[in-house]
Amino acid sequence: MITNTELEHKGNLYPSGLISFEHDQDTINFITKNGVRLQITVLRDNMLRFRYSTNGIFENDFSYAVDEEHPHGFNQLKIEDTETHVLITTEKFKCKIAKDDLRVGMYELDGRPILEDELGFHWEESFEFGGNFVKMSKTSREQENFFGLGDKPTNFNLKGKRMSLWNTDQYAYGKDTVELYKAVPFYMGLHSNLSYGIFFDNTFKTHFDFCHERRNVTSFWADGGEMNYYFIYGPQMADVLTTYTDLTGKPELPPMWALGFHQCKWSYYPESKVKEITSKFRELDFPCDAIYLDIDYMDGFRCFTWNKEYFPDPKRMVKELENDGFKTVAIIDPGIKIDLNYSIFKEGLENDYFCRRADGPYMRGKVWPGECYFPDFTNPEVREWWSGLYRELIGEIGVKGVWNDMNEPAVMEVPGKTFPFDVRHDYDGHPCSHRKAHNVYGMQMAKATYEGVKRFNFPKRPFIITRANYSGGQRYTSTWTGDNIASWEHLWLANVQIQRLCMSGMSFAGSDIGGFAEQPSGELYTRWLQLGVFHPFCRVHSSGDHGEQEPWFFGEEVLDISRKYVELRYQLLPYLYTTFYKYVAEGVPILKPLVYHDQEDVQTHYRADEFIFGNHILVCPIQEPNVQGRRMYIPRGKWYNFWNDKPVSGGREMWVDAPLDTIPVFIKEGAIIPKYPVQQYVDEKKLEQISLDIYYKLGKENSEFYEDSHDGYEYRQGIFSLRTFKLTGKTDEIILQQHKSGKYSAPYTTFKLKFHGLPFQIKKAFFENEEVPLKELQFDKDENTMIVNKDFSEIHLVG
Ligand code: MIG
Repeated sequence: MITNTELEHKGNLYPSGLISFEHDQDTINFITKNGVRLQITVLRDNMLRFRYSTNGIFENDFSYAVDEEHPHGFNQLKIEDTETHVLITTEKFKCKIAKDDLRVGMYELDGRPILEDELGFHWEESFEFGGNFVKMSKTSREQENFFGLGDKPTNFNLKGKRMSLWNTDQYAYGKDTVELYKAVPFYMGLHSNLSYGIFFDNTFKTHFDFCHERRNVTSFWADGGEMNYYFIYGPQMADVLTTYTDLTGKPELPPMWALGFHQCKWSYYPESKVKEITSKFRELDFPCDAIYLDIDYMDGFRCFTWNKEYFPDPKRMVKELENDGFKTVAIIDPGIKIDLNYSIFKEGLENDYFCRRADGPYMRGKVWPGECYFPDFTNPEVREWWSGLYRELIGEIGVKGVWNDMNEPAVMEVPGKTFPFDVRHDYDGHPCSHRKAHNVYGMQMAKATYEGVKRFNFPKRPFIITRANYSGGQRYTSTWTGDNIASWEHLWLANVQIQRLCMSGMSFAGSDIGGFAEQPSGELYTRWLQLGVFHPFCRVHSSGDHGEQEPWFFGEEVLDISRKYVELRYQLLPYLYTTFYKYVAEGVPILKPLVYHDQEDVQTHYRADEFIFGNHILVCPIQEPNVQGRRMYIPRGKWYNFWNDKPVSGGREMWVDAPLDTIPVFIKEGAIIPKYPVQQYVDEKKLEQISLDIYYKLGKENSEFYEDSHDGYEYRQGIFSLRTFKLTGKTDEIILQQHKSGKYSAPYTTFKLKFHGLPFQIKKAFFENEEVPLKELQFDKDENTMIVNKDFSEIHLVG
């Protein structure tokens, strides 16, 4: 019924020759003899949008993914009309449309091909569903590699893979599971050091084939809707990804506590158990910012209710937890129990907020509460209602974050594990079936949740985490990779999946550290946590069926090593926060896979173990038991081993020692890394001094340090501080220059500078060209540290 092979199908139809074309200031419309229309819009110098209609009639132009605020408005269209082609030229590249068959090619300004249609647009009519299966195939070039596509649990480089996007609850998924929780129909291609992106903004089930069916062809197609895609040109991956993230939007800054360590379990209850866990963290001096309540906190799994036996006074409990430095995050699922004594169910029913089957009855399905109806989150009125439901949970009880689960949507004990195709959705005024709305259902639930939590937590920032999502959903929520397994393979997968999400515009992501299903050994737990502290979202979670997963469960050694790493995360919070700021402001991914970091180096194209955390910290997890180290690739340039300051030159593989208490970490030369003191939770202490770890480089390097009040919205009024450091190293001299913008004034007045890798002994110090005695700076020549005023503008240290 659904043809998964775009090539061989006899029913494929194609555009015919061009009759004419017309254009306004940014859009060109092509009309062909058989009625196909192609509309190309130039959104930017490096981004074109393509829409095809097979009969001249376009659908309403509506997208959940595209950020309304994305920069657009192009007005310098350059078109040439030749005998065989129409040519569009921007500052960055050329697009050629063939007049005889409408095939499209994209070229560098010097003529080198970037991406060319193979069959190009074609389609197959579907009498059964109405509409078309819309298809596109492109020629793939020699040595081309592919990256992106959200949370797929497969090799980082997608070459040779075929994947489809249909949000699915996949308990204990495995390597190469084809459909997972999220649909991010965006990928990047890279060949000849040229990178481009394709964003296929189609919410039906979509398919991507990266040279799997045919060695030199890439194709993508959808089970309905329009062929509607964006071509984004680099040539750097960074240009492609930041443009995609501009188009589909960036999140707000999370509250800083959301970047701390989080502890979760299915489930901590009753209240005494929750308190036992949180007290233990404090007792053991193990930093932690958030504790999660999974489904058992509710009354019979009814959303927005509490089990009063387990949690007699949630408001008091939440307050007490907060006084102890813990934020409470509570789960909310989409299914609403069919129960006429349950006010939320009644409200939903009275207002007709639940999804219906094609013939009228409500969509009924079993989830945790038993038989449920499901709000239609694609209806703005329903979202508004849903946001309002958070009044008590957030506004009165004081829960600080919400965890949306099961929103693929998941349904138990039915074929397909989700809604049937015929279920109706509003789709923001474009009524459709579940075939079209399925992949955005979770995203729209998360959006409604985000709006509610934001409203009732204001002026503090909201924290949302969702399992299902669609492109653009990063504007509202963080995410995790769902029900993984406590196995070494899943540790490998977690590394790949989080890097992939970062390459797909969804940087705020983490895995269930230690594994959700089954139980990790102490060693696996340790290795996973060592990786997890370098993930944007850092949470231990597990299913209670399989035993305990708190850091103290595995004995003293694991506890101590785990604490060391969580402490390191807390020390690195200002660095991570700065990195997050770059993501929010510019769409720069929080983790940078090596290929993103250095695409010119072909060694990186098939690498996935190593990644760069932020801009300057290279990390490589240990993914095997019983090892004392591993071989890893060090990217080009010079790096310092974080653990012993030994310099290494990259562009090669090398052995790195990593006994159980060590994960390979390297710092890029020239980096300046801001560090906080260890705290048990964010803002536990008033900061009296910040450390700057300075890694010598012969040459220049820039670093940034962003700060604000860690929560609230004042940063949007300019109450932030952004410091740019310029380091210049010479053989016997190091110069630090600082430029500061923003109006935030941190509570501390000094930085403690610590120098690493200096090839000379500091003998003299000059501040803004005036010599200052080293004693005044409390210079410690063994440690190579000194204390300086945080607002210095230039420091020269001379050997
Ligand atoms: O059917 O809420 O992925 O994190 O603990 C299982 C119980 C439902 C699945 C989530 C998991 C969560 C669990 N949920």
